[in-house]
Amino acid sequence: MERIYIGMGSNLADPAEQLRSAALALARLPQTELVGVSGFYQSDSLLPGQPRYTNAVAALDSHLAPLELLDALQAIENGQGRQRLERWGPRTLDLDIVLFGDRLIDEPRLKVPHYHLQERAFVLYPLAELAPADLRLADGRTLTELLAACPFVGLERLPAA
Ligand code: ROI
Repeated sequence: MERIYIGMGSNLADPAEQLRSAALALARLPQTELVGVSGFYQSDSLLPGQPRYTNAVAALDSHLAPLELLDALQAIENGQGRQRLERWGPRTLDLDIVLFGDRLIDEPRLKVPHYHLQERAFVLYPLAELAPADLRLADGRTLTELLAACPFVGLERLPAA
């Protein structure tokens, strides 16, 4: 079994509700336990001209293999009305495998750790609510070090609903 962190994001169709539904769907995955969900954070889109995003991180313990989990996450995205019109377009739900135990995965469909983890405050700060501060990435850096290099700028933590 592995501890897995999932980045969740939405900027369409009531984003906070999308993330709550996604968490329920994660809790129903086979061979998987939902261990926790972070608070919700709002921030501007990294690309101009899109609505603001709401992001959170979920922690799972799962026996699923990485690509099995990826398929399951894509099924949840599709079930919540995700339309893949343009690569970086607005979306009702985005579920990314951020960390999968301490594995390094480099497959055409899946790169873990997630490429942009270290520069994305909207992933690092919710992750820090769930993960130990001494969590270490494959390159040796700890979560504390990543946070220190990524200021809490432009993020707004939403009050718990
Ligand atoms: N911007 C924010 N704030 N949150 C996201 O999840 C997000 N996802 C994206 C792009 C369009 C890059 N911008 C984002 O895919």
